[in-house]
Amino acid sequence: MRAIGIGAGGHAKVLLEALRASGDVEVVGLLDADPALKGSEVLGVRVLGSDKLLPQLHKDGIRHVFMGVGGVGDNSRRQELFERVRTGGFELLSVRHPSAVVSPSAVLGEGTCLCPGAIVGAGARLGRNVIINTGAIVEHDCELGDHVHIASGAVLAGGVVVGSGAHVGAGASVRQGVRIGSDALIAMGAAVINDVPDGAVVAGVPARPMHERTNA
Ligand code: JB2
Repeated sequence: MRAIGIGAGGHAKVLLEALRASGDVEVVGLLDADPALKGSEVLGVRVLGSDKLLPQLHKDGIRHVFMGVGGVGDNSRRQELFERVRTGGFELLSVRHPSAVVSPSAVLGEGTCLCPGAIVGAGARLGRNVIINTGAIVEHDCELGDHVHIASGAVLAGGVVVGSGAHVGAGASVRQGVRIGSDALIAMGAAVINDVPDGAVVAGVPARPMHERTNA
């Protein structure tokens, strides 16, 4: 299968390696919003230009895209891009590094990205365009909405619910059964023991509300 990658930064590099390790996808190029990157290469894959090339690539028979734009703390760009590529007639490719461990009873949505060493437990349900980053653990019966990012090394204990667009920062831990609202931001290293409202920002051990968004 031939595919194109959106973004040519750090996350795209991680996904390129995961795709190579898992086999059956030929990446024909990357698209990036930064014109200065046109013609450069990431791990030997050329940046062809911007997202304006998507309609032509569709005409050329490309139907699969992977979401190489990650981001820290704000998933709105990934959400916009997801909608753009779906409207353009592409399917968002799910990427799973071979070292990720996924329960056979877990349900994964379109475009799920499982980075090296990610673990998804029994009965977990993940929405579309979700990132489970390197070494993160999503325990049994968790429910994650669309566009959620669980950053590297974060741990969701059993039955945690994460609303769409929320970000759980690197190394954060979330107590079993806690509900995290849509677009909430959990700062790196936080220990979340209470429910978090939609759009809230929490940090610390135990996690408490912050007034300003932070670089999670
Ligand atoms: O709308 C877009 C767009 N917006 C930003 N379309 C396309 N095609 N590309 C876009 N970009 C590009 O994504 C930027 O121009 C930039 O080249 C790239 C993002 O690269 P960066 O390395 O800044 O971030 P990242 O998203 O690859 O990685 C972040 O998130 C990961 C999950 C980093 O902070 C990593 O450390 C983190 N692991």
